[in-house]
Amino acid sequence: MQQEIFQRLWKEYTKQNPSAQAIHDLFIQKNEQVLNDHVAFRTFDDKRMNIAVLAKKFLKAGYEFKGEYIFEDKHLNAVHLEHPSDKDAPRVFISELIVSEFSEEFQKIVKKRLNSVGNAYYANPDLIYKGSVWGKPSYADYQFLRKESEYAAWFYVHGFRVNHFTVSINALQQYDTIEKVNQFIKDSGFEMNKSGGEIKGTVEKLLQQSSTLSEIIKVEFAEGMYEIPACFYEFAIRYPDENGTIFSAFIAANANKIFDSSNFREK
Ligand code: OOG
Ligand code: NI
Repeated sequence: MQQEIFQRLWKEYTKQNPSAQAIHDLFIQKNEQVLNDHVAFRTFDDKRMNIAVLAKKFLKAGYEFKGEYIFEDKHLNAVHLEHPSDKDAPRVFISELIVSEFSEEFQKIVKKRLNSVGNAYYANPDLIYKGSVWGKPSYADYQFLRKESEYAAWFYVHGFRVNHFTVSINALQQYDTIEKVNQFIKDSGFEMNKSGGEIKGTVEKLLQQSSTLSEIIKVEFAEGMYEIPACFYEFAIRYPDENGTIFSAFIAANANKIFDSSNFREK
């Protein structure tokens, strides 16, 4: 059941972001096994679509809530879920924006968009695959939201979808360090997110991560076509603690910089 969920999410993700498929295929060409460490979703804390709503699909598939994280400066809450028995099932990271902590104008734009469709859209059990359910976005509103939250602007346009899959470096043979993976990705012509340094985290903290910069895609706005960042691809390596248990959670300081992979930029 979980396999079907991730196959469908992968299809939506790579359809919109062919660079993720290209990177995946580069590893396959090197005879590597690509396992997913985790995927991540974004949403707003509105009760029609908050973390609890997006988590339902995974709880139903046997997942359990494991970790909770707070990002004060980005005004986000987050959780991660794990599957207790299927060791190949990716972790699921879900964050939500605390909308009430933003300006009145910001909240007005968000509410207008969320209220533009009926509650039935949000009650759909397949919401996690739906992307934007709101029709054409406004480029003016997108740019306005960005000034207060890059995360909000991203979600306003892209909606319900996985914003990244994550290659588990632990499952690779040849590319067995994050440095080797990063070099391979850069040599293949992809740009890395350098926010907070190319490598987030340390061996001592038991988790190191890096990511590409989001692919720039053409989106149809009410005002016309504009190029904006969509989704990125992440690479993660986990280390055992002194008891030999592999670290399985997330680290807020790392995550804080991973979010920046999809920040607006010109091509
Ligand atoms: C999630 C960022 C956090 C990680 O691995 O720490 C994250 C996001 O960009 O939505 O994925
Ligand atoms: Ni991640």
